[in-house]
Amino acid sequence: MRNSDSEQGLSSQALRKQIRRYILYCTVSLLMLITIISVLIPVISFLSASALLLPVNPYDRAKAIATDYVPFVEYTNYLPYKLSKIMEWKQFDSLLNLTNSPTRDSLVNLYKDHQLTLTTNIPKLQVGNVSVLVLTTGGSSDCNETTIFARTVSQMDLIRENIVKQHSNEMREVHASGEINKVFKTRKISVLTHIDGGHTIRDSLEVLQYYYTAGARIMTLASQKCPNKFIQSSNYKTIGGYTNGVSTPGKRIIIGMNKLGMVIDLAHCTESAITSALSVSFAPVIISSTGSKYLSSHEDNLSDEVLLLIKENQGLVIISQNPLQLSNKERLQFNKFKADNSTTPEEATMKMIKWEISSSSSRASVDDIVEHIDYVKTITNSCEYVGIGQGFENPNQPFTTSGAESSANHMTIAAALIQKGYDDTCVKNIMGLNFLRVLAKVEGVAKSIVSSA
Ligand SMILES: *[C@@H]1O[C@H](CO)[C@@H](O)[C@H](O)[C@H]1NC(C)=O
Ligand SMILES: *[C@@H]1O[C@H](CO)[C@@H](O)[C@H](O)[C@H]1NC(C)=O
Ligand SMILES: *[C@@H]1O[C@H](CO)[C@@H](O)[C@H](O)[C@H]1NC(C)=O
Ligand SMILES: CC(=O)N[C@H]1CO[C@H](CO)[C@@H](O)[C@@H]1O
Ligand SMILES: CC(=O)N[C@H]1CO[C@H](CO)[C@@H](O)[C@@H]1O
Repeated sequence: MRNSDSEQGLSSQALRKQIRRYILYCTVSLLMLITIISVLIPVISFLSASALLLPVNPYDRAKAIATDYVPFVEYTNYLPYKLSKIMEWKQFDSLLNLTNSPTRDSLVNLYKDHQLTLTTNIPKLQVGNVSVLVLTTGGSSDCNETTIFARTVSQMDLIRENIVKQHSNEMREVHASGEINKVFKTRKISVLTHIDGGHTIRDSLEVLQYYYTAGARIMTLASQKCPNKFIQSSNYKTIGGYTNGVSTPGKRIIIGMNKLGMVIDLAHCTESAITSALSVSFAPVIISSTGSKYLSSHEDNLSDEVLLLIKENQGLVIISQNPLQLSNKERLQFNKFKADNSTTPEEATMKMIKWEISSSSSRASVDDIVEHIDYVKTITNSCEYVGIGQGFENPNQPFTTSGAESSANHMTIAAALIQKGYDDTCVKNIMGLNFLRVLAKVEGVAKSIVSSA
């Protein structure tokens, strides 16, 4: 009995041992499984987000990036100005009965011909997969502070009431970087308001505050056409204005924009003005309407030194789509037309447009845009400080770059970058993320200034 008892004891001991071993085995297996899963999930999600699972064709890959990962940004678009012009003309009407006849060569009528085929509309934005549309107000050659203020306010109203509200299925007005991703997920276009020209604030921080309250989040200090009290314009010799970097009121405006959380755009400034402005601003800035001076010697272009300063500032350089800026050849051609005493400026413009149409192979193209992007990338050794998307519907700039004529062409540029061998991270940064980063950082700086005050 005892024997069999102890035998039984032994065998139950063996059984317990076996059970323990079994439990140990199960625990180890479970741990291994958990480890494998916890490693695999990030790897799989990384792979699915990376090039490996994206389509191989550059255009399809660009589309996949725009649809699934990154809101493409169009910066800046002058539609509000153009629409307000159309409305003004409506009032005086006989002129509104327009044809596309190329025999019209006064500049006014030229614009009218242009407006008949707007380069920006909802279908074109959708084809271009544009998810953030920065709309410009102000931006005319009206330099009277009183009337340009009224025009700016009325164009802001036009954005809200006519552009966004009437397309509420496709668009939303946004005021913060955080809203953009939410709108992106609903497949709508985020609309942000930009003010073109510091002269529109009538020298007043209250007006700046008013613009902010009314929804504007970006302002360009200088302007192409009007003299400016705040900052030295690159064309100050022709249009006048402040001549020595940034003025004292200009510094006040820069700090005021930092405090509000408004992005400062330093387009159309001299390099010394840009350098002073960077030393004043607490937040990153944007320089739009630009290109590399090394590649093309336009007055709004940037030297390598300034490109590096922008990198230090964590800011953003936005390559222009103005062919006169991208290509020396086009600019020299236009200068030739302008130099002819027998033609008016309007006729020179018309001749240039005809030249663009007839010389399609020699004009500036998407390749030039890519070349400028690549130059900034090389100098800054990074894809984080360069973007695209400047200036459609700008009545001061009737010329187009081949392959980048409208809002439908963002995808073409993204595909060209992919074709050039840019990885997805670079394409995402250039097409949208760099802009969103600057916007978020500007908001963060405003919060930190307010909380430390
Ligand atoms: C445009 O021209 C047509 C025909 O000449 C005329 O019937 C129409 O009233 C005109 N429209 C405007 C807005 O002037
Ligand atoms: C600007 O426009 C206002 C309103 O039309 C006018 O009263 C004022 O004299 C103008 N100012 C200048 C400097 O022309
Ligand atoms: C333009 O006008 C200037 C002065 O009137 C004259 O010297 C010059 O030859 C003219 N140039 C052309 C291309 O006609
Ligand atoms: C974000 C966005 O608009 N994506 C669109 C890009 O284009 C494709 C095809 O036209 C659409 O399916 C996406 O919704
Ligand atoms: C801002 C700037 O430096 N612009 C320069 C662009 O290039 C032309 C011609 O070389 C210069 O005259 C401008 O000063």
